[in-house]
Amino acid sequence: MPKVVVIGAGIVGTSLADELTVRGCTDVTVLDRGPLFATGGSTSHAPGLVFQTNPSKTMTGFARYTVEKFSGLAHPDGWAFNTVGGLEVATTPERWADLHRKAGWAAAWGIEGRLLEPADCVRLHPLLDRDQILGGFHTPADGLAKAVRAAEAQAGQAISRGAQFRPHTEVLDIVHTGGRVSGVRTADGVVEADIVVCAAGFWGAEIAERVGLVLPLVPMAHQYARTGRIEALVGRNTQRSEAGLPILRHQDRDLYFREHVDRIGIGSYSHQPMPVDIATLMADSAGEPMPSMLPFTEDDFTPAWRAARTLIPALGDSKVEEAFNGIFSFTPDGFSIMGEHRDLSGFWVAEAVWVTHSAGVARATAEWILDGAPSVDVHECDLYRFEDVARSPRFVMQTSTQAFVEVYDIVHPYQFRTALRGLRTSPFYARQRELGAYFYEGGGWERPAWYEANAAVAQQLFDYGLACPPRDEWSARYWSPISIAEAHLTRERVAMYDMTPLTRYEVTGPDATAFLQAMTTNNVDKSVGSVTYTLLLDENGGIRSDITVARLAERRYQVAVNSPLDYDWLLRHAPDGVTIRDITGGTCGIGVWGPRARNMVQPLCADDLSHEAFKYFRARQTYLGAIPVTMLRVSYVGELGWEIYTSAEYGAALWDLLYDAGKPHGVVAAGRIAFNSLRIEKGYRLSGTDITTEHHPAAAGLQFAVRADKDFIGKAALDTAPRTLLRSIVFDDPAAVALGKEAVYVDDRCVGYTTSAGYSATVGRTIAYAWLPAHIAVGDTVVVDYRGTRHTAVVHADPVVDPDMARIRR
Ligand code: FAD
Ligand code: THG
Repeated sequence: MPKVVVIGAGIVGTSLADELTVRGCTDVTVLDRGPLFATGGSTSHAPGLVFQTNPSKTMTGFARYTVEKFSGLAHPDGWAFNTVGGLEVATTPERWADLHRKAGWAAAWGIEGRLLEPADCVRLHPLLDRDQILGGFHTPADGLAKAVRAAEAQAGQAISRGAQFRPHTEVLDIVHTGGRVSGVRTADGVVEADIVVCAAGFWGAEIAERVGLVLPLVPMAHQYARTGRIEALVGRNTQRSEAGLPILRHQDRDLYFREHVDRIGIGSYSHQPMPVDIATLMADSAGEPMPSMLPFTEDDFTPAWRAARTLIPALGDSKVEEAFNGIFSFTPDGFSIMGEHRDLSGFWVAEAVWVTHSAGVARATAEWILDGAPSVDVHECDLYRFEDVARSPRFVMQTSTQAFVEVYDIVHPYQFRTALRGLRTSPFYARQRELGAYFYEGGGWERPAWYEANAAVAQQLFDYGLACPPRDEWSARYWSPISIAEAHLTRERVAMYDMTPLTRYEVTGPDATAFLQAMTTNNVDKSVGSVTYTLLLDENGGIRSDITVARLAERRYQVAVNSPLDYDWLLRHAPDGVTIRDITGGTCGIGVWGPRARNMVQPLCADDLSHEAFKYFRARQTYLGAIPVTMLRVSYVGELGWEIYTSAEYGAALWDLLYDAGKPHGVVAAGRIAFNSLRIEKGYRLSGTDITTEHHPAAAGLQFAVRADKDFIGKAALDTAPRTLLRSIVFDDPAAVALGKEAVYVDDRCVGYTTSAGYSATVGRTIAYAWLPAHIAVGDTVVVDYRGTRHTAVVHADPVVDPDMARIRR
């Protein structure tokens, strides 16, 4: 077992010490610059509201474990968790609709919850003004964590197994040799360690920076105030219980509330973001007992106080008696930051973690350190999820302050940030703008969602009978009916898709083949010109990613992946004889797909592009006109055609060449919405959304990409008798929509959840993927809850469209 040093005895560091020691890793030393256990960090004064429900299954799971664990902790002073329940109220129709969406997440991720009429909300929380609210969402298992007690209780458990805690011990530096940590330096000397975990809260970015790691987090101040005594609360609670009413969220005004015996605590995000400069703070707070508490800025609280008194008239003319601006970490996407430094083994981080998620993050981190992989999917929190651009100080500050502003906002799944756009554009960007592209953003890239230039042809198609069912206002946002026409024209004629943002690596070297064979589930050691669809699994057999591997030369592969996490994974395992180069930005690509694709492209190429001469899942390097290209006969949309790549400087010329060649064939440029709907029809999965490390290939319907006759990471752990399966479901009502993450019911019992969904122009229905119990069979009917509206859908054998591959193999 390794010798571990944890930096920070806040809720994360203490919980981690507990999780490590309970797994037999008992040589754990936790160092904190402050006293124990009110260290002066964020944990010391967190009011401890735990609302478990989150759009992310992973974050909800982290919270659920925190509640479960804290409920069982013993502390001499009393409870560590008080299950008062949670209540979120709606004061606007938009919020009321959105609470229905939230109720869906709760059901899908296994949190008990109920939508309530105003009268029932007031029955639960009599201080509410009934006239202010349209309804509420009640989650009885939510409640209050007493964070310092929970920290102390977990530390106590760790100490009983051998862990040590040292207060007033600041870590000044990380000590390392030969790419491995060997300890930490303190004023009293070096504390040796094989593993150092940075759980230093908002100080963590400073510590990580010393070992060359960028942690994209911003310490931000947030206001918390306690009123004086409230008459209506007198006699309701004891000093010991502190609270009996549910914790309360008033998200329309960026507020939350809890009781403190006969007072009310009010947290507010309804002020300007207040990023804290850490260097200044550290200088100013040297010797302060509570460096994470800043003086209250009363003016910032004025609108919050007014809104609080409107919702809770009982506040009357009471006053704010104690208040402060407290500091904690915000990240660009609201997720925590977990994982091991790639270039300094043994240096781990568990950062930007709320009390709510602390035990879950700690458990996953302990598993990751000791077992090589966590048992739950943590890709959303992975330290290496960020693109290069997303680690720039400018980006981190901009997006983290935006995350603060949006913390309680209703955020649509296709709502992308407006600031810092246009950072990554393909060489086709000017053409796309001329064609009226509406852009989504992904990984910093501008990605056309649909093209207004196709409006006229779309209208013609609708006039001639192509179905275009009406949409509700929510699902019609950031969407256009033009996308239906673009999908239809891909199946009927031919379309061009910008594939540039598909991340591509060149893998070369004498050991490239052996390396890729060891990393992937399928056989990639095939002839030059082969393309292979294959999976990257973790040590537990879970799917990290699905990728394609094109063998362009004996020792040169083009590998197309899903996210920066794939780069990280490959780099960590690459031996000296292998070079991995990200070629995405230096190259560009166009997918030309549709029944007329061959007629369109053949005249540009001297090579024979017939089915016999250039087979499905083959690659070739050739020329279109004078432009050197790499063509892959692969189609994520499931049509005849090719991905055509060239280096970036030829991009604009390639677009023009293809677009002109396509005109006689009725080519259109088509966007992400059509792309997504076509790949769902065709049964192709989206890694990170439909499939994660929590799923094995057999469950995901991807066993065909796993070869029994070779060795690869994860093979020994493969589960071939899954209890849940990824299924395609087709909605009955042509006007029914889904956007993903909806709860799925059978006989009024939630049995699973959707992952991604899209309206299929081909079948005239929305199709979704759903994780469902294996006993639910093809042909069975399920019920999907879309923001409170129930739609029936039928489990369909996948793929729904072209299961015989007749459209592709011809
Ligand atoms: P911390 O508690 O800050 O612990 C980090 C520790 O590292 C500190 O003790 C620090 O002294 C130590 N340290 C730092 N640098 C060094 C060093 N160089 N050497 C040694 N030790 C070091 N979360 C919720 O879930 N629900 C809430 O209702 C809630 N409300 C909040 C309200 C306010 C006003 C604030 C400020 C935060 C709130 N939070 C809430 C957030 C929550 O408090 C934090 O996210 C959480 O406590 C962070 O825990 P931590 O262990 O990561 O950090
Ligand atoms: N194109 C390329 N690489 C990629 C993607 C892509 N890598 C990442 C991601 N997308 C991978 N996803 C898929 C999913 C399905 C297919 C290709 C990439 C696919 N599957 C065939 C099937 O299931 O019928 C595989 C057939 C076979 O194995 O022979 O085409 O879009 N370059």
